[in-house]
Amino acid sequence: EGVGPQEYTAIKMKVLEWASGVSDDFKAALEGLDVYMVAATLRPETMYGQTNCFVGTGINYGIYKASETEAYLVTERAARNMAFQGTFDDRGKLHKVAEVKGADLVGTKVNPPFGVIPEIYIVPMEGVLANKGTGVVSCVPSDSPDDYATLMDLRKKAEYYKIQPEWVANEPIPVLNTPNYGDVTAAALVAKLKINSQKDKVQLAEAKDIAYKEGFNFGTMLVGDYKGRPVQEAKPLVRKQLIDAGLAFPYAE
Ligand code: A2H
Repeated sequence: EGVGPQEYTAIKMKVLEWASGVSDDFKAALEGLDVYMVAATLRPETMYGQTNCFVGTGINYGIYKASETEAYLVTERAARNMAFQGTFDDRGKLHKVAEVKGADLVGTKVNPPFGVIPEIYIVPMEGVLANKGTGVVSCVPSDSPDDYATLMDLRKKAEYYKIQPEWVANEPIPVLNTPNYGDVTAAALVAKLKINSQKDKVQLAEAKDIAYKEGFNFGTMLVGDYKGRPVQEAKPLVRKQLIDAGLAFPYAE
């Protein structure tokens, strides 16, 4: 990976309803706490277009107290980093209240900060890495080719992935325009590079690179308070809005 630390924006998605896979003991352990699934992103300006949230089905997650009233669902590795970065009230310490497997989270309903769609479902993604970010990945199919390709797979093989078809959005939500690829950059690139599935890793790496550079260098916002402004300007401003609203916090690793 790269040199030096990566600065992410950690996005807090409030859990609205747990999937049927979680146990009663699990829910009892969380009584009185607002639980947030926390996703690490490099593209905070795209959060308007969240349609789902990804977990790895084989990844183990913990729920860690952030304050008397809030708890965050992330990998233990991420929680440790957060503890040392001063994210939790009890600085430097971990207070784990429960554990859960990614597979049992599939179907959980959360509220994505700044999302045009207010309630979205947790679904599986094959490439989620346990040792990057929080192990929770926000799904923005308009601007992330990986996310777009994963949703194509989920729609085609709902049963195989153990999801309900209605949990997956049918269309991306346009967030920003790029002169070369239009209002849904990821979809245009997936078509152009003939990507069929989340397993097409070589083409996806290329698509991801192009989407990131085109969006950052030439993109114009289509939604939000910075509509009409260049992505380059909007990116830090949307990040600050999310953080000031208590819906996100800085996370580095
Ligand atoms: B990005 P880098 Cl719209 N496993 O957020 C796999 N992927 C992960 C992850 C994990 N454990 N944790 C974070 N990520 C994803 C939005 C987005 C992202 C858009 C476009 C591109 C993009 C919505 N998904 O990433 O390896 C997250 O997806 C491509 C640059 O640290 C995070 O930002 O460079 C990105 O990978 C971090 O990737």
